[in-house]
Amino acid sequence: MSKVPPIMVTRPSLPPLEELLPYLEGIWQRGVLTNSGPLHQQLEKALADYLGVPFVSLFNNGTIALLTALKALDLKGEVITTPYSFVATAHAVVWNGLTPVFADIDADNLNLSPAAIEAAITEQTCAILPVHCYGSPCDSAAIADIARRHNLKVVYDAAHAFAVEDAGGSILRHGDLAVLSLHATKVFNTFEGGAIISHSESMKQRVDALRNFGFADEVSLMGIGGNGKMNEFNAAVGLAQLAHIDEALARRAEVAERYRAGLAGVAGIRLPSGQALRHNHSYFPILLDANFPLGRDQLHEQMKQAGIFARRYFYPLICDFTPYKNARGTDAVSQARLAADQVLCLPIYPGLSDAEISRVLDCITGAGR
Ligand code: T4K
Repeated sequence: MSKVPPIMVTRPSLPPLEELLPYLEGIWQRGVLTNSGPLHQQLEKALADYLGVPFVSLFNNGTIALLTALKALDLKGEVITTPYSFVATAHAVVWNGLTPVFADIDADNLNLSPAAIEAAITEQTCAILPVHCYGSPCDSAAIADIARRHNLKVVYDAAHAFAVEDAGGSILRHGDLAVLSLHATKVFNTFEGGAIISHSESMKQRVDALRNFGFADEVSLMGIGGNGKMNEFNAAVGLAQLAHIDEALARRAEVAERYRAGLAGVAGIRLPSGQALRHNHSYFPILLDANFPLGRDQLHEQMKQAGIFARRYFYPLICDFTPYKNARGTDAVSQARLAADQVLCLPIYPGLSDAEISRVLDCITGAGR
């Protein structure tokens, strides 16, 4: 095993501690720790401004936000989703008493294929749950067209898509609702956290009520809610982080550019296509085919031996985990299966040094020699 420090797939960005302390002093003075406190409200507004979206509802994590988004739309039946994602995507469907149906992905951008969505629609279909995988935008125009023609709701799992923009602005504007993760491993983190982006004040009110046990006011419930509230500590972290997000995104772009240059022309390596106008470089996936001298798992292992902890996001496919093996669609996801067998996500985060990037590149380009 190598003696040099390990390189993990990601390292969280943290604001300078002295910038967090004034927020914490305020919390200690006020004694307001949670339940829509002032920092929580401030962060919701600051994020709406930064992201260019009308309504943000903060949550304690992305999974609870996803559960609540599906709940808010009062769905019944089948939800078409991608098997090429983190398990939380499908878990949110099942926790709502809905039935996940898996459709295949597009080989180029690794997001749900509109044609595969359309082919999976039945009388029971009530919604589509696409993922902007690695922050690469889905074909939202095609998905909106399918949803309109079949009268379906669309909830975007935008866990990876903080600050990503297409020609029309933030991609969080697509769908009935979009859900962010603000987890430690994401480009913008509040340690743990999540958010729902709504497009109307009435929908934000509904989401906010469901986040708070379903209370419409002190004496009435609008439904069966949960507890998804973000507390003041996490909101303080978010406010301090936001002051540094642009420099973090800029360094991620530099890292991605160095990887792209270093891997250009290496036989057997393909980069998925991403059509974003502004990308966040939240992940750096590479796909290895038979022309690469090692198999994906061999390279993964060889990198580990060199102290480089790339990750196989997303292997196994969600539909290959036991609870999902009998779901409809699992036999029609050949592109997702191929990607899951070929993908390796390289380390990418703002603190990754040029020397570390070279270590990663040398390990890949020297593989098999
Ligand atoms: N939808 C999608 C498409 C998602 O990808 C996710 C989460 C969700 C929904 C749900 O959102 P949340 O409920 O999580 O907000 C990670 C994350 O836990 C998870 O948030 C993420 N997606 C998923 C893709 O990856 P692991 O098990 O791979 O994380 P872990 O602990 O191995 O961390 C990876 C590396 O990051 C470590 O090797 C070192 C570094 N790290 C991690 C943490 C937590 C740190 O340096 N410090 C830390 O505090 O799941």
